[in-house]
Amino acid sequence: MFVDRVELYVKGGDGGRGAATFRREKYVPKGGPDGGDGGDGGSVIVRADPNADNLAGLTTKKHWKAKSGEPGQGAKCAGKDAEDVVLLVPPGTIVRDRDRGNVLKDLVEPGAEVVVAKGGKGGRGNVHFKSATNRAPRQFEPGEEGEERWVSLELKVIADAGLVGFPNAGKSTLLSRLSRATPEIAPYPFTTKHPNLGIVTVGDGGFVLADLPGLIEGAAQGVGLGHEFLRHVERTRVLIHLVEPFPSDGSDPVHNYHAIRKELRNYVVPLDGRPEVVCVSKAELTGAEEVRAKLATDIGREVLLISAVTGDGLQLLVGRVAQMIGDLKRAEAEEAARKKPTEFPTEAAVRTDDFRTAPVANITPPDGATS
Ligand SMILES: Nc1nc2c(ncn2[C@@H]2O[C@H](COP(=O)(O)OP(=O)(O)OP(=O)(O)O)[C@@H](O)[C@H]2O)c(=O)[nH]1
Ligand SMILES: [Mg+2]
Repeated sequence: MFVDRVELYVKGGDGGRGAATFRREKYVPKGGPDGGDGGDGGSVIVRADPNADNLAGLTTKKHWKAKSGEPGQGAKCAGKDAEDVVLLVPPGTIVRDRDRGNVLKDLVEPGAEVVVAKGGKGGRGNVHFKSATNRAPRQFEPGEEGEERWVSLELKVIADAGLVGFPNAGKSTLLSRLSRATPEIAPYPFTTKHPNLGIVTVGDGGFVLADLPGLIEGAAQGVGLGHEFLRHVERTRVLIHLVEPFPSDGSDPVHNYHAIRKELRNYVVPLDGRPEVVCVSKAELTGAEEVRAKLATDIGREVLLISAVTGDGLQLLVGRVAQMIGDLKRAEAEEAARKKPTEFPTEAAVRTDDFRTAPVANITPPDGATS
């Protein structure tokens, strides 16, 4: 089962009550206050974990509550803090406050986390309330209440490259051929209903490839599950646009290419500006090359011809995509470096260099030092 949206009720544990106790010792008839503080309540945390691949694990239980902190004890003993409850979700999960709608955090990086319901702080024990006028205070604080709310989690897949195209073009077959992913493949449209991710190895590195559900005309207006499908294209860097050479409905592949481009363009967040590699699939079928040539002429761009069955053209395709991703990542890194001033300007290094390279003749010796 693949689930990409869930709503959960979360509650942090209450803080433990502070204690109001007095020291009792032999020969000390009136021991002072010694009530310790209550422990802190546990928090509920949502964390991105690369091993989680969708939100299905969070559908069986809707309420997540952390435990309360333990109450304080006599002899200034603090109550134990309660443990946090950590919910693991795949990277790419957007965490929102359900009722206010605001984003609490977009968990992009593996390991990123957000506290969705903070546990209450433990109350102070009576030891803190002693004063000159009140040497035997009975006051203590109850613990703070833990936060509670409803949160909604939405997974928007993050991938380096995404496969787009009409249903039945061969997207899932291509993913299964290029990675170890095992998506469902069938000779009819709309086989894929949710994204599948795979890792394509290239040399020492690789990239994450997403097989996405097939798009149809009107997807950008929400036809079928258009929006549901298109939103998963939002966070892919490069598009691999797969064009079926012989659609079973007899439609024209060139027309179909433009139809998909139109849907990408008309989506809420225009997606047609993404770098795109265009491929005609099913290369081994007679006439596929003619379709490729016709499309290339029409769009005035390179169109590759590939076959997930024979493997033809796949090396070239993977090379192109890897190079595009590499270029984009480099550009992103440069951009990030430009925005962020270097923490330690290389000033110190420059000075050392200047000193070392300063011509010796310029150093004026102290008076009398030359003779
Ligand atoms: N001859 C040939 N058939 C292919 C090739 N790649 C895929 N197919 C066939 O095309 C059909 C559709 O393949 P899928 O991979 O399920 O297509 P898809 O684009 O993922 O389809 P949806 O998930 O419905 O959008 C299947 O019958 C595949 O066996 C290929 O390279 N050559
Ligand atoms: Mg598919």
